[in-house]
This record gives sequence, C-alpha cells and structure tokens, in this order.
Amino acid sequence: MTTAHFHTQDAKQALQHKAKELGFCEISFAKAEPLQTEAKQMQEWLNAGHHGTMGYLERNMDKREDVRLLLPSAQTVIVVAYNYYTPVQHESNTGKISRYAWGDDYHEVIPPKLDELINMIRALYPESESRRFVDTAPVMEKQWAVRAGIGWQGKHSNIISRNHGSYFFLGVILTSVEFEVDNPIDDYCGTCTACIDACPTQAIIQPHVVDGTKCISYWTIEAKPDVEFPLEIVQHLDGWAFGCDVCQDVCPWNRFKKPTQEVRFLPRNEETTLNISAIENMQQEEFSTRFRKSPIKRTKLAGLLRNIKYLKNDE
Ligand code: B12
Ligand code: SF4
Ligand code: SF4
Repeated sequence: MTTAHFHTQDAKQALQHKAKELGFCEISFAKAEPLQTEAKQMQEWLNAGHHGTMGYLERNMDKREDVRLLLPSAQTVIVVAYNYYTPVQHESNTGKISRYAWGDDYHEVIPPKLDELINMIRALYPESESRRFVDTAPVMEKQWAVRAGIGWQGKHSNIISRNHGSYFFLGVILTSVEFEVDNPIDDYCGTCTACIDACPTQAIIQPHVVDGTKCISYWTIEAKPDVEFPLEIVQHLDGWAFGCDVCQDVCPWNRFKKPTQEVRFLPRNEETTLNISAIENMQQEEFSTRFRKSPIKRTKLAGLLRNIKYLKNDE
C-alpha cells in the first residue's frame, strides 16, 4: 500500500512538471464524485431560462452531475489552466474582440497538450483509462476547477486564481488512476463588486450568477446570425464585436497578470479590434482564410456582419 501511494505521488509530481513544460499555469486534482449541489444550481439556472437558446446545456445533466457516466472507471479529475493574457489593449473603442479570441482557438491549441499528459499517464499506468475535455462534452469545467483548487468562482462566474487572475482556459482529464487530491481554496472576492457594477448590460444578476441572455458574450458569439439583438443589448454594446471582457478587465485580480508563453494566443495581424468597413466588404473566402482556426469563425461571416451592424448604427 505504502509503496503504491508513494508511486502515485511521484507520478503526480511528474505530471505537474510536464504540465508546466507544456505551458499550463496550473494543474490540480479532484476526486471523481458527483457534483450534486452544483448540478442542482445549474438546473435552477436552466429553469430560469438563463441559457437562452443554448439548448445543448439542457441535455446530459446526468453526465454533468456525474462524470463517471463519461468514464465509468474515473477516480480522479485533473484540471488544468492555460493563461491567454497578452499585455495589449484595444486599439479602438469599437469593433472590440475579446481577449480569448485574439489568436488561435483554444479548442485547437489545448487538446494536443492534454493528449501529452494522457500519454504520460498511460506510460506510467499501462492499464489505466483516461479521457480529456476542453469544452467538448457535458463537463462542468468551472465547478471542477473549484473542487480541484485551481481557484474560486468570482462574482462574474469565471474562475480566478490568486497567481494568475482569470484570463485562462480550463481543460479537464478524467482518469482511472487514483491520485492524491488537492483542496479547494477560499473565495477572495471579499466585499468587491467591481464586475457587477461595471457590466454594461447588468448581466450579473446576483453574485456568481450570470444571466446568459443579458450577456454581450452570449449575443455576439452564440446568437444565430439571423437573430436580432434586443434593444437593451444594442444600447449597451459598448463597441464589442465578438465576446466581452468588461467584468474581467475591472477585476483587481487581473492587475498583475503575466503574459502568456503561447505565441498562438497573440493577436493575429496585431489586431485586437475589427475594422468595421473591412468586415463589411469582406467576401466569404477572405473571412475563411482570415479566421481559420480562430474562435471568430464560430459566428460565421453573417453573424459578424450582424454584430458590427449595431456598432455602425451606434456611431
Ligand atoms: C455556456 C458557456 C458560456 C455562456 C454562459 C456563461 C456562464 N457564466 O456560464 C456564455 C456564452 C455567456 C459564456 C461567456 C463567456 N465564457 Co464561457 N463557457 C460556457 C461553457 C461552455 C459552459 C458553462 C456552463 O455550464 N454554464 C452554466 C452555468 C449554470 O454555470 P455557472 O455560470 O458556473 O453557474 C454556477 C454559478 O451560478 C453557481 N452559483 C449559484 N449561486 C452561487 C453562489 C455561490 C456562492 C457560488 C460560489 C456559486 C453559485 O451555480 C451555477 C452552477 O454551479 C464553459 C465550458 C464548460 N464546458 O464548462 C465555457 C467557459 C465557462 N467560458 C469561458 C470564457 C473564457 C468565457 C468568456 C470570458 C468569453 C468572452 N470573453 O466573451 C465569457 C464570460 C462571461 C461570464 N461573465 O460568464 C471559460 C472560463 C474560464 C475561466 N477562467 O473561468 C470556460 C470554462 C471555457 C474554457 N474551457 O476555458 N460562456
Ligand atoms: S462578459 Fe460582459 S456582458 Fe457578460 S457578464 Fe461580463 S461584463 Fe457583463
Ligand atoms: S471584480 Fe471583484 S467581485 Fe468581481 S470577480 Fe473580481 S474580485 Fe470578485
């Protein structure tokens, strides 16, 4: 027993080391057990309709609650964080792209890195089973990040780390290997309400709860191209063309951020805002080339044109 225990400790250290090498700023471990309270809270959020047209969030609630339905042998949930902060500001107040979308899509960058961690687990434990997720399955990534102690859930509902602020992506590995788990950390929001006060559309309806249907990120990224924005959103769009960073930009925990090591997250063509007339005159082919492997391709050209139409009308 003792030898086996020491062995997994060594393996954990080796994984921590490898994760740093791959550029992850955090890696923590949680026990694979049901997320009862969290799933109940999510169900309340869904019942209130805060997910709008993101119908996929309603499905697979059983798997969200219990990840063992995704990997029956799962014993440990490994959570990683990847910093995407670059020390650059928006060049203009209109056509703003949110930070996470300045470079390549994290769905392209992070999975191969997780595969390397899984290869290492497999080499150490040939009989083991592991699966990885980066927003690719019904996994409550933020809630696992809290359980594993990556950080706490800020009042804007994103995960904040004391060392790295909140500009990082999350990734999850489920594994049958039983690792020693880490502890959750305290909530360091204290009496601060900067994000709630600054949100242009008052989407943070109570601390830790974002009504998706009021969030600029939801409208500019998730709304289908033929859907028009409600007036309250149009009036408070604040120049955002894709996503929104206001609640994180005002957060004191993002003041001392260190830049990312990943060049693929740097702004493409050094652009942090979109040139509105360039987009208006863009043909499909140019859109496909310019936004290949970028999160922005998600809106399609028609969605982006819809988004900037409101900005144009704003001027
Ligand atoms: C759906 C989704 C969205 C939706 C809904 C936002 C939301 N708050 O969940 C929209 C499109 C609006 C969105 C926007 C953004 N997203 Co998003 N999104 C997701 C996704 C796919 C699922 C999240 C989910 O299940 N939400 C459902 C709700 C119910 O979850 P929740 O907000 O955590 O709600 C909990 C709390 O309200 C809690 N609660 C209720 N009362 C209380 C009280 C207390 C005290 C506490 C602690 C908690 C609590 O109960 C709920 C359930 O546990 C995840 C990836 C994934 N698979 O997990 C990425 C993810 C959350 N998004 C991410 C990012 C980067 C963003 C944006 C910053 C992008 C941008 N710049 O525009 C914005 C941020 C907006 C915001 N303030 O939340 C990252 C966040 C990384 C991080 N550091 O936390 C994730 C994890 C993707 C990733 N793999 O990195 N997103
Ligand atoms: S992303 Fe923007 S709109 Fe959404 S909650 Fe944060 S500040 Fe509000
Ligand atoms: S701005 Fe303040 S309240 Fe909001 S997440 Fe950051 S510390 Fe918490």
